[in-house]
Order: sequence, then C-alpha cells, then structure tokens
Amino acid sequence: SELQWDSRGYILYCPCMGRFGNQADHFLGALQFAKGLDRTLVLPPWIQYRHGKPPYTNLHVPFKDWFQVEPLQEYHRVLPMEDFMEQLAPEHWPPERRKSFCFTMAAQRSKDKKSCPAKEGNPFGPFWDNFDVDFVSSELYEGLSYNTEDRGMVDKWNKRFPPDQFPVLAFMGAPANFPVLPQNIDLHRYVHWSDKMMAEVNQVIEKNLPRPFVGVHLRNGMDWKSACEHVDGSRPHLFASGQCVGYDHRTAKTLTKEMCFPSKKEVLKAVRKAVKKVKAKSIYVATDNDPMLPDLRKEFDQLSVFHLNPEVPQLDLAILGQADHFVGNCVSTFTAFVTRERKAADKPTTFFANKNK
Ligand code: GFB
Repeated sequence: SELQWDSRGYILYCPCMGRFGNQADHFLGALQFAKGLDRTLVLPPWIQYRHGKPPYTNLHVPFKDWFQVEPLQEYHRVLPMEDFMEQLAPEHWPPERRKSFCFTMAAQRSKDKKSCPAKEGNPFGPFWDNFDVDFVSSELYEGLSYNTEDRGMVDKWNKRFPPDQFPVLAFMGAPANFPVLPQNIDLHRYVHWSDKMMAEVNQVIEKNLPRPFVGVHLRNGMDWKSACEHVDGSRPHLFASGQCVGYDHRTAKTLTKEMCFPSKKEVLKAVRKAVKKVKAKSIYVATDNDPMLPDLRKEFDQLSVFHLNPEVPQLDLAILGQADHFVGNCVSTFTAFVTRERKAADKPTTFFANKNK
C-alpha cells in the first residue's frame, strides 16, 4: 500500500455516545489524547441515527464527507478509518490481532465480566460491522484517564500499553471526556468543513440570506423539553452549559430553565438584540423541531426569515458558522459546535437568557 505504517502506534474508537454534538465534543478530546500519546488518530466516521428502533440503519458518514483532513495534520497525525482499514489493517491489524480496549468497569456489562462489550447493542455492533471488525480478546484498564495534558498519565498509558506490544488501541467508546474539557475547545480551529459542504453553504447564503444575517439555533424538541426539566438552578452543568456559566464548578454561575428552554418572548428578545446590533437584513433559523416562523416573521416583518430544514443537520451547523451574529442555546452541544467554530474565527455569539456575559 501507499501508506507507511506508523511504529508509534494508532488509536481507533467508536464515537458510540450521543448524536453529532456529543460526538464532536468527544472528537476534540480524542484528538488531544492521541497527541498526548503520540499515536496516529484514526478518524472514525460520524454515526448518523435515522430512527430509534431495530433494524438499525445508522449511517456511517466518512469523516472526509464533512471535514477536511489536512488542517488537522497541522496539529497531529490523523488518518481516515476507511484508509486505515483498507490499506493498513490487512497486513498490520489482521483479524487475529484485533483487541478491544475498555475500562474494567465497562467490562462488568459483558456476560463473562472480562470482555469489553464493544459490539453489544446499537450503535456498537453496527459500527464495527461496517468495517467487518470482530474482536478476538479484550484489554481492560483502570486508574487511567484520557486527559494526557497530565504528563504522568502519558507515562501510565505507555507503561500499561507500550506501542511495540500494543500498536493499535481500539477503544469501544471515545477516549475523551464529555463534555469537552475547556482546554480542548480551541482545537476546533483545526476542524474545517469540507469544500463540498462549504460550496453548499455558500449557495444557500447567496440565494436566501442577504447580509448581514443573524443565525439562530432553536433547540426545542420533546427530548430537549424533558432534558431541561432537570434544570432547577441547583446545578450549573448540563451538557454544554459550561459555555455560558463557566466550566469551573467552584465559580460557575447559575443555569436557569430559561437558558435551557427559552420562552417565545425570550427568543424574540434575544434575536431582536442581535438584529439591531449587526443591522441584519435577514435571519436564518435552524431547529430540531419548531422554527417559530410565524412569530419571527411577524416580529421582523422588514427582514427575510429563512428556514431550510436540511436533510443533513450539519448543513445547519455550517450555515450558522457563517452568520454575522449567532444566537444559540447555552445547554446544547449542537450550539456548542457553532460557538467553538465562531470563536476560532473571531465571530460573535450570544445565548438565550444568558445574564453571565
Ligand atoms: O447534536 P446533539 O448531541 O446536540 O443532538 P444536543 C441533537 C441532534 O438533534 C442533532 C438534531 O445532532 C441533530 O440531529 N438537531 C438539533 C438539529 N438541533 C438541530 C438543528 O438546528 N437543525 C437540525 N437539522 N437538526 C442533546 C444530546 O442534544 O440532547 C444529549 O447531546 C441528549 O445526548 C439531549 O440526547 C436530550 O446537545 O442539543
């Protein structure tokens, strides 16, 4: 094959927790982890869920479909999983050497309590089946963490799994914290949309969104309503709320229900402020459920209010990234993706009902 084997070793993982926003949080952590261990990070496809019931028909979207690989190389060695499996695995990671790696705790869920349940259930099984991977054995670990900014932790990993004996660490879940650690947020500057994605984004903007435009993320589906019911002012952190209240538990501000599930009144108020600030000519609304078009069009009758409802949610993210101002949801990791991208490009973001900024 054209690819050279990297003797410093590889990290593979299944982005097996949560939907896109969660997977993206995990990706940044995995990237830092791979850099810390100085192993090549194999870029898994993104798991796109289509419906909740069996038979599962998850899509495994190649990393490259949505993002560029080259900019990531500036930070650390990475390789798309499709390339790893086609070009390197046959010789260097043959079926008889495929071990899965997990915390001892995770193995408690398996029948013999000694194996990683790496292929049990959805999305675990379908993910590895997509690459025809079965595991012959498991490697369990404890007392290790994924934050390799702690140099002592790097030594511990290398001692437990030296690259010459364990060239491939295939994790059953992302080797990363959730939500993303604050020190990894800036790694987002190496995450760039693919040319194909940007071409679509530019087309949508040219056709429908006279600048300046305000981008709005309305996270208001049923799942979100239930999630926000846990918010009662007593704890600051839920999913991505650190982006509004701060990441440090000791100094975090109060997280309110209105920040998690803003009322119509608050939505209109926050958008009005943004429209005024950038003298917007149009508004782009992204949502998982209710775009509030009648309310927004009534309130902003001089502006064009556009909602696309794209088949691929990532198109919403990429458009929101290009807005002249973005108003998002404090708690949503879907919003957080946009927040990070905009921060890296020095573009402004505000949040519904956020009194902390
Ligand atoms: O991305 P995600 O983890 O963000 O999951 P949250 C929300 C999913 O809902 C996205 C869809 O991946 C999309 O598929 N979605 C949300 C949207 N907003 C939009 C939008 O504006 N446009 C489009 N097209 N699709 C949390 C999860 O969601 O929700 C937690 O992270 C949990 O695991 C919780 O499930 C209830 O952080 O917003």
